Amino acid sequence: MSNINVIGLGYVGLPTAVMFASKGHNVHGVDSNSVVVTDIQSGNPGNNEPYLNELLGKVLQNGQLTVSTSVSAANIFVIAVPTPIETNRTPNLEPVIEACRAIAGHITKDDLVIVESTVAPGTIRNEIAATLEESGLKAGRDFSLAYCPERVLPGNVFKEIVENDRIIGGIDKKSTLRAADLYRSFVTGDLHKTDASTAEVVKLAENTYRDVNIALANSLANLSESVGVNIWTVLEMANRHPRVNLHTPGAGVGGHCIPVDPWFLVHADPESSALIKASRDVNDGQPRIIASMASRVLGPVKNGRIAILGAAYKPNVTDARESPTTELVSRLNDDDLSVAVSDPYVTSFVPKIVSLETALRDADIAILVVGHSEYSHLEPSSFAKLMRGRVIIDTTTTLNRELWEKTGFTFLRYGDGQSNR
Ligand code: SAJ
Repeated sequence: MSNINVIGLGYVGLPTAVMFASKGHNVHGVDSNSVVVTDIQSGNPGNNEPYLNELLGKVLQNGQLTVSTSVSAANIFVIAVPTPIETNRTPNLEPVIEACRAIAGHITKDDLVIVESTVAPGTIRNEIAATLEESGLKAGRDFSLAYCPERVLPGNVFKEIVENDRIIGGIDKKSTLRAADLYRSFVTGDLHKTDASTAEVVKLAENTYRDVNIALANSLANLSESVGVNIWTVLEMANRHPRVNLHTPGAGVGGHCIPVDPWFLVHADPESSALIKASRDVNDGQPRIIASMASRVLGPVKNGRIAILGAAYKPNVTDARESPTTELVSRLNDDDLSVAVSDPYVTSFVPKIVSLETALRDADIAILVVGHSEYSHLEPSSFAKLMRGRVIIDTTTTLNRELWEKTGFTFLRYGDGQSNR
């Protein structure tokens, strides 16, 4: 069994540390944020990922996992820190470089360093290898280095971390084989061995594929609105074709991966990435389209009030990073509308999350942005009691039009081709 440091204890690093620990490795988890460390030590990291608390509790109790704010001696180091994109759309490598510097102070001959964080093509061989070599050791000759991007879906992490195939790209053959050997301890999916640069592009291609396809779905939904066709019927029918898989349109693309990762490719080669950039622009424009639907139906009203249902970046998660709701709120505010946001999962958000009742009180329009499971049981009569107006906009396919219309609501569903009539 190996001594492993996992650096970065977020939605990828913590489950990874837990999985290695549950297979008998001695794992030390490191996070620069002391609140994160204390929460993990208490057994409650404040993340609603199914099975996390249960599995974490076990490995903390049997001592296979310890956590602190500093890197310690180990023979394997796994980096799972964020790589954010700056406002000018360039990758910020600072957290990864800081992690590498911390490792450089501890690395010894024959150690293995693995990077799981998303990085731009070439980063492993260039910036990351160079920073680790500040230790005086040479990557490939003295220590092994591999890129093994994470590919798990938040909300389904503990199934996917085990069952999904993994891409393992070393800077040389030995690095690839050593990293593959390590992941074999808990991964039952196939391990695809390649080189570091290919693995970097594979990871970015996956999320970019999704972003570009969502942009296509959003473009088709906007087109359907303008020509008076229902996109939801179009999707259902077109997706019966054996080689078509149109994605789902909506209020925008959120999360810390899909709206972010395409920029790594645009940054690496802007000229070849025109389609990728255009797709980002389409998806970023979606909240504006939903805001103008609301302003149009409301007309020139004084002190217009909007209730937003959903701040999470996707259904049934607590995560609100890059949530389209943020942009939607600011667009509505630009139109002089006051906005209250409610969400059954999200606790921390700007503006402050309020209860559904508070959000609906005296609202002219309610906009359902996220298809949380709870929302499929919403009662039009309870909305009618609280709201000043009788307009509901569903940007998803969660609500039943007939039910709401029967209760006297004007019901608008994004993309169904009826909003412009
Ligand atoms: N969305 C749409 N239409 C769709 C699908 C998604 O508008 O048809 C929106 C969602 O509402 C959400 C955003 O896209 O706002 C992203 O959600 P998601 O469920 O597509 O993906 P994430 O960000 O939760 O996780 C993705 C996954 N990548 C792929 O499916 C290719 C996951 O496997 C990656 O590990 C993760 O990114 C990551 O960390 O890179």
